[in-house]
Amino acid sequence: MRAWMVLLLCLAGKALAAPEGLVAEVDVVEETEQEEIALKQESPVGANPVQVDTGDFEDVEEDTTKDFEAENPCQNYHCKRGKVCELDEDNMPMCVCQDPTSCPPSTVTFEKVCGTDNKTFDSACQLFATKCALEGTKKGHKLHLDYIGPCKEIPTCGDAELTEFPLRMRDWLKNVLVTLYERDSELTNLLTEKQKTKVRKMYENEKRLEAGEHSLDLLAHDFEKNYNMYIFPVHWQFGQLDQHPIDKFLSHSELAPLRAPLIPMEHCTNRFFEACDTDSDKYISLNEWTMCFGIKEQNL
Ligand SMILES: *[C@@H]1O[C@H](CO)[C@@H](O)[C@H](O)[C@H]1NC(C)=O
Ligand SMILES: [Ca+2]
Ligand SMILES: [Ca+2]
Repeated sequence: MRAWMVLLLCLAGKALAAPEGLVAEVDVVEETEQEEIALKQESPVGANPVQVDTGDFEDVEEDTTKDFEAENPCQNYHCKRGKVCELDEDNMPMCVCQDPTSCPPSTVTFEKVCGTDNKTFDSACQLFATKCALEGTKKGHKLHLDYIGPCKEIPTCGDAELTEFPLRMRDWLKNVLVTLYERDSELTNLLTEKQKTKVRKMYENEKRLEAGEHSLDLLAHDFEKNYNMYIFPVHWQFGQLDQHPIDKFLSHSELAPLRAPLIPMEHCTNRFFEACDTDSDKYISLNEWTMCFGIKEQNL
């Protein structure tokens, strides 16, 4: 559980320091067409404080906004991941598949990514360039980024472990919020005033369980005793992810910023989120999300 905390805080720090963080590109798995249309219409959101900038998870088509003052027509021409801008014979910018060998080599292990084909790619850039080269093929269609880090054996998640997962995740979400609150200053507005007021109450509560390793019994007991402290963190995380579009439903791609870094550390991640989708419509509604975490309040 410590690993979660470290990773997420590390990402939070990165999002602040450099919006184009390392773990920025996670592909969309099984995007529905409707969703893709919705994504195209959405403008990218700002940096997500806890995960990474969710805008980077979008599978948007190249947009054609150009800066006419730019000398090079490609300079401000945006291509989707896996593609780069080149000029055609009329000197017009166009997006072409990136040569995988032009991707900068990874310098640290967690720049590597595991594809849904269970093959390790040196970087997300490599994966998307490879996917682009396979465009139009079934293999290309099926290739997505599964999780951050090299492919590894992910143990199957047992029933008992599955029930432990929300206990630890709830506690962790609460700690993430408290940590963001502690770090918040005039300069880094990670939380809105309204959110700060809610977290302040948790922060000032002496009965709050401090961050650290706790037994499952203690976590379960604390949830019962201090239930109210867990409501907001669960809602807050949902709101962080529900951005494309904001509709109280999480698509696979909206969930990706949380899922992709978590899978290699927490082998119950996939099973947990699959189980959350109780009506199996491939979306996690706010109702399903809160139920998953044992929260009864649907409205905040
Ligand atoms: C995926 O690849 C890893 C590393 O090569 C291997 O250990 C693991 O068993 C593979 N998983 C599956 C489901 O094939
Ligand atoms: Ca949504
Ligand atoms: Ca659902």
